[in-house]
Amino acid sequence: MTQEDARFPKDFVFGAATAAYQCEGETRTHGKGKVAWDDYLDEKGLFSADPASDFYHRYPEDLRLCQEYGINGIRVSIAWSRIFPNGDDPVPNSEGVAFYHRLFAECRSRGVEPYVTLHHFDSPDALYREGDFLNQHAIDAFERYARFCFAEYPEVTHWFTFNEIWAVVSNMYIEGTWPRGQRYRLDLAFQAMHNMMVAHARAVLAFEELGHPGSIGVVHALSTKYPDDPAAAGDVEAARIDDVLNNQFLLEATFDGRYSEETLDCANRLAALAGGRLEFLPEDLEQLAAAAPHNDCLGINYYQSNFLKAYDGPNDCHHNSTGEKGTERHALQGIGEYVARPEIPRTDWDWMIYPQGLYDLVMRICRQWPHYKELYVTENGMASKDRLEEGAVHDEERIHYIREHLRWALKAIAEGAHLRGYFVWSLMDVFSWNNGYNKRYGLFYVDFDTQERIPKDSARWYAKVAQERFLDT
Ligand code: BGP
Repeated sequence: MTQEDARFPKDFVFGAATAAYQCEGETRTHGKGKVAWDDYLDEKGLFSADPASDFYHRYPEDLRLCQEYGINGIRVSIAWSRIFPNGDDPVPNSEGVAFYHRLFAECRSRGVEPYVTLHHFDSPDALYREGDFLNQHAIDAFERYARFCFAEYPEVTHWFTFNEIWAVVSNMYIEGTWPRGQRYRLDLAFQAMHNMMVAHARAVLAFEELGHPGSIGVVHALSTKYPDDPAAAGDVEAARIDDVLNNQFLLEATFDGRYSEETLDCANRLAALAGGRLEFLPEDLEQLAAAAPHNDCLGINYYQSNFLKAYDGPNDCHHNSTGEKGTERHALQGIGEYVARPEIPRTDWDWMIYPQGLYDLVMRICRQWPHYKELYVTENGMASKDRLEEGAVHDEERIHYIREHLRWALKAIAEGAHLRGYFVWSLMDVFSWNNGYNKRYGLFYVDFDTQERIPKDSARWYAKVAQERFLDT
């Protein structure tokens, strides 16, 4: 890489990401309604999302740290049930509404641009109980909530509708690792993905119709899929099908506003294998098509890639939620199985560390949808069991992880990709959905007893990159 190629564009956003449920705390107070996670975590009794990183009270300190460390963009999400406690109440919760005004004002005063997501895994419990996005009511309620937020918060100019529709459906309907999770229901997974994309489209159309300034898009969790053996037809087919499920289905709905024949064939076949069928209403497809050209930006959350082998056996998934390496298993009937590669390192949670996958993914999007001009890496980061030693956290591995992903991002930019920014997951240590607090990603270490923030080595390193707009080698 030449000196010039190691330089970031002058308006590149050096961001960090958070999500309401994972950092705010005050999950059932100040008028906030319940989300499905509340009861689920209570029942499990393993960990609570209260007070998590206490962002509800400590956001001024976190934004001060952003400013101090050159982080000029922050991803935050609005907790839907802080605004509408049951998802669709006649009157919003004024305390919740006011909280986000204070938060956005603090962002402005610190020169940190807020990138705001409307739904980050936290559907209000009342809607969840009705079937979440498998029920039309959630779609209608989401549009209403989105319209409310657009009108209420003109100070926000970067909006994302959903965070990781794929993660929602894979955890709820395939792996069964989230509240009231079901397993191996690919029919429900595709149906919910479609319905959430319809809700997204309706929010995009509302944004457009109301003439709000700024940009709107969606954040997708994307992973590049490779055949384990590129010469084996079965492995190639497994990678193709898994790509449709994880990436192509959602990307087509977003960019094209329709599904290709290949995608529909695959979705219908997998739904039938799971014993169900998909229903796409004509008006849904009209809304997808109408909204597609009005997507201004795309957020890409990239953590890992997958190598696949052909697989004939029964469904067999096991999620590593303990950090005990080698315990993850993912094999789906009709698709394939994920395999480890000895030459590719993995985190303690078995997430494959493959920075080139980010480049391959971004370039694939640029090739398939060349008109798309505003891409962000909205999440990327590495979990580890960080330890505070004599007031410091030496997280060399995380620095290496971020550096290598930024290097491949720069290569994509040099080759014409319109990547406008990068957000480290996460700004500070936060609550992790299936893992609680032993899976840390933050640039800032949080002592969960005292809520003290301590900059890790990665925070100092990232600050230098942001300040110099240059990637050291
Ligand atoms: C993404 C989510 C984040 C975050 C991250 C790490 O999928 O958008 O909310 O949690 O993954 O996941 P985990 O905490 O399960 O390791």
